[in-house]
Amino acid sequence: MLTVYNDQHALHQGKFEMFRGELVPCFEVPARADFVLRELQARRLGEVVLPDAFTNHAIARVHSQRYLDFLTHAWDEWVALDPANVQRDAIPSYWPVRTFRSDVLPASFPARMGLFSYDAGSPLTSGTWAAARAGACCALTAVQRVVQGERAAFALTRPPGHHAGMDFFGGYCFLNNAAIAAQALRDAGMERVAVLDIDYHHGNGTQAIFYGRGDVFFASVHGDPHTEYPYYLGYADERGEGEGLGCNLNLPLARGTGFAAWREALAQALGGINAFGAQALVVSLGVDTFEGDPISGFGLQSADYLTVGADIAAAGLPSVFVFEGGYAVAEVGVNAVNVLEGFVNRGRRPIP
Ligand code: SP5
Ligand code: ZN
Repeated sequence: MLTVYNDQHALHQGKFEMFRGELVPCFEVPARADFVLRELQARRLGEVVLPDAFTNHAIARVHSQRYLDFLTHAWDEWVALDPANVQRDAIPSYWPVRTFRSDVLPASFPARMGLFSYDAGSPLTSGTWAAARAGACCALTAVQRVVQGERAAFALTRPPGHHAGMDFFGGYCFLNNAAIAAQALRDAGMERVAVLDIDYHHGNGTQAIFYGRGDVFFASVHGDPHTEYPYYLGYADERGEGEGLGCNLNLPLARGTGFAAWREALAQALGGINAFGAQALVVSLGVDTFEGDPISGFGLQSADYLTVGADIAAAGLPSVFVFEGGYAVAEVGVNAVNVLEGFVNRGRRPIP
């Protein structure tokens, strides 16, 4: 499978994330992408190409201009607060919850940072904007290749994207690569596009971006938000609104769920996508469903990911894979590439 990759992802390198009153080392580290790249090369799964250059136009189809302006200048504003901040990641401390205003853009940088985020676990660093932008370019290049006739392409990017909304970051995500890809497929003439999100965590950003739309279907299999991050979205009764009613399918599963039950939920998600009549598919490919993941709670084993890839291939749709979560760093390459190999090899050898 064609992979689009750019080493600028490593410009985003957070030091610590806030977790229950402590700053703990970041789980979302550059080595994650390195392991995936190495595994792709070892298995000779296909060409690895650099992204093409894009303006912000396609990114601004999904994200608000004032959010993109914030991200563009955030690091410089953080350092302008205190020159010693060059050594520190920027982490928000204030958020406008219900009853506060979000229409006024405060002059204070920390206040604006809270306006454009929803957690303290997603440090913004000197290279965050450059890395996120390069990642979006990888997703857009993957879309272009698929539009030109490639069966599938993989955007190997980080930071991940599916928690980022139209105008907020969180969950280690800054630009929603899957949403940018889905919108680019629409803009290239695909009438109906589906996003399948198989990351352990609900893709709240992607859901929110397309919630009122009838042209993009969102299906997600994830940890039950009653107990799992991101907590405040991802319940089964969220089915879309207005023209989008019926175009959102959440399949939350209890912490501890193993592959058999997870695969049934995947089949339901793919059934929804099939009934919707999608012409192209974007896969938010998180492998934090792995039994050894340090922050998640499902029980998938490495070999299961071959079956996952084959099941997705059976949908028969032109597909853009976008890398999301997966924090068992040493296994993340094997697991992600197993999905891609299972997809490519479907039909070539039997999968139980
Ligand atoms: C893209 C993605 O997978 N984002 C996930 C963001 C999860 N953020 C909350 C993580 C909480 C970390 N808990 C650490 C517990 C270790 N014992
Ligand atoms: Zn995740």
